[in-house]
Amino acid sequence: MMKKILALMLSVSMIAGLAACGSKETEAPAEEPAQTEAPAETGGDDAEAEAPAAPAANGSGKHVFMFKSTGNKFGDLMYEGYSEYMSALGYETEYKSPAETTVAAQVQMLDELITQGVASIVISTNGDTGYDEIFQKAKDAGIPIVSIDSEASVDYRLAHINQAEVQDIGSYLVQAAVLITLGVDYPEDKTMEEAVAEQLGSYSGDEIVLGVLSAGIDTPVQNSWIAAMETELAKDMYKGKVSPELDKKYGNDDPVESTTQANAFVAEAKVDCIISPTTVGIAAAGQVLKGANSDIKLTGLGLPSEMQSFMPNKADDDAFASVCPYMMLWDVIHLGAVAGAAIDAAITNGWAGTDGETFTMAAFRDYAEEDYSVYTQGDGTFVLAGTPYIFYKGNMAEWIDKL
Ligand code: RAM
Repeated sequence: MMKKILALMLSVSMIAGLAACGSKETEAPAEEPAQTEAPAETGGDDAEAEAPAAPAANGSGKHVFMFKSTGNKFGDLMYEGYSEYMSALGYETEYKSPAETTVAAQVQMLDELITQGVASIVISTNGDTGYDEIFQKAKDAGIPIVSIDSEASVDYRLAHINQAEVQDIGSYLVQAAVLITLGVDYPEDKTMEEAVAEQLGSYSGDEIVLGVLSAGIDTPVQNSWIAAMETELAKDMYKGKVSPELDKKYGNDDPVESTTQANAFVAEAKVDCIISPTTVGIAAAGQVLKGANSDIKLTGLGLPSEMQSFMPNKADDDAFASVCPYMMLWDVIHLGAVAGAAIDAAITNGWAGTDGETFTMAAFRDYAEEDYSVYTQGDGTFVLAGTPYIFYKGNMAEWIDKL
């Protein structure tokens, strides 16, 4: 039976006049509706009918999913997808994350788990270094490791499950922040890049300054997105109009520390818009900016359920009456399920995450059965799980209950 097609974007009517953001000059918004960047997911056959055979004997034991720390809904949702996919295949899964967002805390927990004899590990890491010894211990014990969200060393992981292209995420975040600073609604009729080029082409106001409220200073995934933001800012269209320097602060994916850092942005009053590439950071910043009635605007990577008080929720809302007119993320639940499919392939078919290898993911919720191919980037191998979704007034209502 065909499942319903996942409708990612709703069409909305363009708003003709928008309020200026902060002290910057405002251009008239785009006239025609823009293409969204969301992927087109197709419906497919029933998941149970498509499910691969039960795991082989070497898949017995617990399959561990370790996030950066506890108390983060983003991690919880990834695990929801992972465990749902794995349980349907008969695997036993366990969600284990340390209380503290540190390498040391993850290493200690991994040590205990490996000693207990787990069947596989999916991990989002807290740093680039410090895991070699413990990952070697897992390798020696024949425990496959797949990283998700935040990369593990290429020497020890089979592959990294990439949520979306790193450069796309960095570029879209900068483009959104610039458009938001200029008081421009999410453009439905063109790409954000086209809208930025158009807006900045006739912009003669003060140089726009963007801030970043990140997670940990060493977190691989956020640092890769920040590097991608800097690559985007090096494009000609930003020269003299948007500062190439990002004002960076780190809230360690801790609500209290993130609040402190967001308050510092308000007190310093140097930035026009904060980009927070972490669901914890953006929610904390939303609260602070709203509470302070600040002129500073906000965008980043957020969960619609956590951001609903700081964003427009309906198509006819004035997006600029909220601190965060639009933001991005991807389908976190599906992302976790892709990691489950990779682990299943490793257990049942000896999938090793080498370049060109493919595995089939069974139909999952609204997603049809799909093949994923391993590709190489730099010195590591990856599986691409999706593309970024833009959450804005036109589709927030649809997503608040989902993510
Ligand atoms: C946070 C985490 C995670 C990141 C998301 C967007 O919850 O820091 O690593 O990918 O946000």
